[in-house]
Amino acid sequence: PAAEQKGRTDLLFKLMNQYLKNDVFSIQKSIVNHVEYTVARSRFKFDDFEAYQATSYSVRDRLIESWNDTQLFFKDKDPKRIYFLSMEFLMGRSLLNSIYNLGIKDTYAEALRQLGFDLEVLVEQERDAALGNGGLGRLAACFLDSLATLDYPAWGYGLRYEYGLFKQVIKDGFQHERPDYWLNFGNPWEIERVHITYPVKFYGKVEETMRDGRKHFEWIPSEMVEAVAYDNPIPGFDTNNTINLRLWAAKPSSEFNIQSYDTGDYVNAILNKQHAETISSVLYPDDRTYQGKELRLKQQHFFVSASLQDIIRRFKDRNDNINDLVNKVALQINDTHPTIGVVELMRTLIDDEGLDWKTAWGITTKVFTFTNHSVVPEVLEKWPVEILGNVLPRHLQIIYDINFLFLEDLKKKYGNDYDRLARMSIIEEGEKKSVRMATLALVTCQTVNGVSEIHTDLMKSMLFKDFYELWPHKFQNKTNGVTQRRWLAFSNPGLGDIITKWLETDAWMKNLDLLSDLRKYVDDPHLQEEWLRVRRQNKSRLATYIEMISGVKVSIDALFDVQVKRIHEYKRQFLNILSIIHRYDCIKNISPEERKKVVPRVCIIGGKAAPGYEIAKKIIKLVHAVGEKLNNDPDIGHLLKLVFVPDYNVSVAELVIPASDLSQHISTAGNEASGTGSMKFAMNGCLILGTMDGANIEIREEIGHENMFIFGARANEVPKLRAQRKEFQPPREFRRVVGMIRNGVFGHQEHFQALCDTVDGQGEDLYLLGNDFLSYLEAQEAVDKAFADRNRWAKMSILSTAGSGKFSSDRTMKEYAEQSWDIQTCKRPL
Ligand code: GL7
Repeated sequence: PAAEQKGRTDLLFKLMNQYLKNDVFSIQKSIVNHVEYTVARSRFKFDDFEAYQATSYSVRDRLIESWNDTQLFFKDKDPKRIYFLSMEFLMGRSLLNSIYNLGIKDTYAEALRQLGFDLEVLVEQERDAALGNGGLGRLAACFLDSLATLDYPAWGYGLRYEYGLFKQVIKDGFQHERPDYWLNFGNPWEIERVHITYPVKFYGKVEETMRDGRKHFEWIPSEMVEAVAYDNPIPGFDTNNTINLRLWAAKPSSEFNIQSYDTGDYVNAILNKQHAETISSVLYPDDRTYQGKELRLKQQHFFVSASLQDIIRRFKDRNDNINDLVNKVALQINDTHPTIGVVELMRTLIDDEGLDWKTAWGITTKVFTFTNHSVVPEVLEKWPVEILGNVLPRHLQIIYDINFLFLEDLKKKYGNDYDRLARMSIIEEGEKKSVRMATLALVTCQTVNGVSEIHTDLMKSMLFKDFYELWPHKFQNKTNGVTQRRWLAFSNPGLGDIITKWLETDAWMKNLDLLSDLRKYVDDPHLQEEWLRVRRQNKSRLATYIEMISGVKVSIDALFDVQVKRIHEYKRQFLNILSIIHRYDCIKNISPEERKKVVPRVCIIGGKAAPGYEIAKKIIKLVHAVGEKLNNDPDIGHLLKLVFVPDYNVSVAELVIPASDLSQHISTAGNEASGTGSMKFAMNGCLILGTMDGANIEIREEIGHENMFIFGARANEVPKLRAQRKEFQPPREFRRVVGMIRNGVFGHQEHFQALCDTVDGQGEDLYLLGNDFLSYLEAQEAVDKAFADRNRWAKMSILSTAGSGKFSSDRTMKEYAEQSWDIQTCKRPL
């Protein structure tokens, strides 16, 4: 047997060194093999989609090698790991990103070319993985890219929704939602782990017994669902590390409720079990609002419970003492959505591991950290006690206990200041008692952070003021960032090449601060020429796309003015439309001579409205109505166009952002926690028209106020302006354009009255469109003036890119690693 064993080991070693090769022929061989054996098509006849599938599987093979070795390496070193828990990961497409990150893009392109395929065409075959709503979900995706690239021992955990964010279809200018069944044609980027499953419990009752002289609580659930792991390898750039995003799908539990089969109703017993799968079936499409639906709570508990079981299992593989958890595990809660996990960990430590409350509390409060992503209190999640107690009865008990002890402590400090106690309580009293999830997170997490400086300041001074006074040391700022790999290097390779050429290095792809060296050459006419040339090429690509989707022909000499993001009143797409109407009105009323001086613009608006958000849907309709009018007005011609880009998603963003001259981030100050789109645009040399809100403020600091167009009320003025609304008389220009809509200049009057009501007449104009209108128009004029001067614009554009080094998610991740998670890098050698 010893000899046999040695023979086997030798063989395995020999086999282990048979890694896939990355020369053109080896890649072709692996693609064609996948055509034949995975896709099951003939290698002599396969189409673009099949070629995409086979190519993806061949890339996946390479990812798996790197990922297996990374996981083995992590296992061996057993460092403290960071587990990033998020309900949303807005990944977009994977093919191009993977081969770029693995450093094999050119070889793949050549391999495919020789086989008669165009990589660029194949890339377009991939469906976006849209498991997120917008900024919050995309941020999580950027973070994973940075964590992998920086060699942190990290895992992402989330839900494998069968339906991602709905597809937006426009009919007669109205948004319709279509299900995004993105898994329809299979998903080559995931690996199903049939053996990695955990039971997740729901409902039922709690029984109290005595165990070892101590009270013991036993949760007897009445529903059990199985969580099955799906792994998604996330390769880092220019490193051998590939980390994991583990997403959970719900499957009926095989063990539970066996007796129901014995009642004779075999078929119904099975049908009832199928309900389990609904837990992971659909992503809730509302961003920033919650509806308190039971299914949503079940989703939250489902994914954190499975994740925690998985994390503890992995911990126990290498550690005997549960107290060491704090040295091996950091758990990041992305917004309040995974907060129930805090309670689930307490429950596990006490009920399953047998720890006493104090020890369990000591561990729990050290491992969790929390990021808040919103500015206004209304959007903070609250769960009605009734729902929570029904779905998770043991958890509600624990929450009450946490709250009791917390309030006892508060009383020692604040005595009978009952107002304060009521404000700070985890339980909100009132008609409908509810659990404040953000408060629960604040009480239990080691640190809490905001996502831009102004947001963190607002958290301290308004949103969580009481808690800041109590625990100032818990509060941190982590300004958001985006990955420059996907958002600059890969989606704008032309500009990337120029940057590399002038900096004489491509090291900016891992150290974005290097971009500041571009400042040295900003006046060089060669750089300016090259810069503008690439930007024109990008615009031409977008112009073709616009014509394809809307039939509208646009001139690439015009200024491309873009606002793409979710549709929200606070983001003020309506303000943008009003200024477009104003521009239209002005052009109509000037002489042909004066028209020659007008700077031509193509206004592009895109974004989805939450399905139940009526006003947002009217805004979309208005864009279409106004576009219809002015795109067909012969007086206007190429001077002004307005197009709506439907179904805005990650892939559309990759096309639009590199082609934009100007981008708008014009939320009412004090409303946008950070914004990350702005960072992508700035990096790509697009100028920003914005308010002093969210990350705009820091972008302005970095890029220079002279290279941005800033307008509008400041956050500290907003409350006062709101209070004075009753006496406020909007300017004449504002009344005129709103009047044009009301009077039917753009048709469809009946749809727009309610929208106009939000900003004039009886309306409150909560978002101060009327207040900011004139200063917005002034900023728009400054934009025209700058654009008319080609050199000046080129310079501003280069300086935008040069100033965006701070906004890499690499920087953000390093800050979290050092200041919140206390983790070290763990780099796999080749
Ligand atoms: C958001 C914020 O609104 C946005 O400003 C921020 O950039 C993003 C990431 O931190 O988080 N909060 C939120 O609920 N959504 C966001 O995009 C949906």
